[in-house]
Amino acid sequence: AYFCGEKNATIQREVVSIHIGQAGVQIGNSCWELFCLEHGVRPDGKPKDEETRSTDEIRLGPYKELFHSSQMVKGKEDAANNFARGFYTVGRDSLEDALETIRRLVEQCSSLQGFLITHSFGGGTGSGLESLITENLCLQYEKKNRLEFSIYPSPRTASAVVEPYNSVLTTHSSLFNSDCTFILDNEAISDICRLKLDMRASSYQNLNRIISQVVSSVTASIRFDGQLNVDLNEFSTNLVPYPRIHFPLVAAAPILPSEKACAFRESLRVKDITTMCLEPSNQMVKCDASAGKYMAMCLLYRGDVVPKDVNEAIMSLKTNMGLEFVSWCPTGFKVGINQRRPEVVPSSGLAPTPRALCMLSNTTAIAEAWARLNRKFDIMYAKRAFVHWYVGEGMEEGEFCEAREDLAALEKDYEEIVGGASSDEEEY
Ligand SMILES: Nc1nc2c(ncn2[C@@H]2O[C@H](COP(=O)(O)OP(=O)(O)OP(=O)(O)O)[C@@H](O)[C@H]2O)c(=O)[nH]1
Ligand SMILES: [Mg+2]
Repeated sequence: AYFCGEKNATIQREVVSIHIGQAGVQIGNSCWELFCLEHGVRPDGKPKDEETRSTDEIRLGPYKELFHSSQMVKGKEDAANNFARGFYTVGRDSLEDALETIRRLVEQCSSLQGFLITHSFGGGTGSGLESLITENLCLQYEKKNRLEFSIYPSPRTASAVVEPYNSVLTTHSSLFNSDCTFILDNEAISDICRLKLDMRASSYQNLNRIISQVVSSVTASIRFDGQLNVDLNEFSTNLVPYPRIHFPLVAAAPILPSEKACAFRESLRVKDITTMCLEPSNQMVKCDASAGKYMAMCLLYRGDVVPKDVNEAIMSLKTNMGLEFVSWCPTGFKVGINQRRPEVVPSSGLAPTPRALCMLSNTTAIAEAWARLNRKFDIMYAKRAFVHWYVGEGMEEGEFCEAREDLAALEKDYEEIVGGASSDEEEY
């Protein structure tokens, strides 16, 4: 047993990945595809879905050997885009199975860091069953970190009109039950595919391969040794100043098409990729970061990167980019360096690069994402449109109001952070 607090002691550290619903499972597939490339070993994942299609794709696909059937939980039917079906009826039927499967995995861990949960906001399973499972994880494994990767609905790819309802309802639950939620906006990521990778139309697989790069960066520290590793628990500690303000903006660079001239991508310096991450076109959620204030920033570098270059890049950010931090957190940079060169899946359309950065910043600008969702929720809810589908599955109308009020409060929380910063300045 090790009792030292030192990082990189040869303690095995584990996370349990939970993939819920179609988006969750498909993204899981892309993640393990990348992890396989990065490690050349057989990892332990745990995909689950209500319906058979996406789990069958895994069961029969090229990575079928990777997933043990005992780690897949599937229901008899899906949640029909209905949070209430995922939370109260159909989803609840597979809860016991899911929790038991998770419990068995947790038992095999010697130093469990926490849970990574991948799901969509918009699907009935991704929203409803996800909320139900995280609620239970929170009760059973109170001290363990819960990190979420959540797909934010885009009208361009959305599959259901009621996605704003599901999104608001599941976010309401996540405000209590998640330590840190990384929002991945399908619209922003399809724009990355279109504008950066010259793809005229992007499939879910194209989106998922970009998302898997983010998941890989976030988990690299527990999968590889490194002097400057940022542990999973350190993310939350450094990025989340208040429990509810736990939605960092994700950006990644460089994202280049595979046919781009080699010379160019080799010449991208640490400073270049750092500046790129502040460009809206590299963000995974559409919002105007220059209009917000930063509370904290986590820079996860991979590949050929040395601390001296990182320090210079940060200096340049501070002096040239006019980053505005809140007054109570003036220099909130947390840096991770992982020396392993980033990998890309050969058929992904992404170019391999000698170095890459994943920037996680807690900025008030992300409140725009909530404002957009809330507006769409309100338009439908004003007419109580589609509400009967939820009530029919055992939900009370009051839950809609409660969730919506909570999100209004969240928007307010962000406003207060922006406003509060300047008025406090004189006092301190
Ligand atoms: N990025 C990405 N988004 C996806 C993928 N599959 C679905 N989505 C998005 O997820 C939302 C729909 O949720 P799904 O995950 O398909 O639904 P589900 O969780 O299976 O729930 P039900 O089918 O209602 O039981 C929409 O916003 C889709 O655009 C995927 O593979 N990748
Ligand atoms: Mg589904």
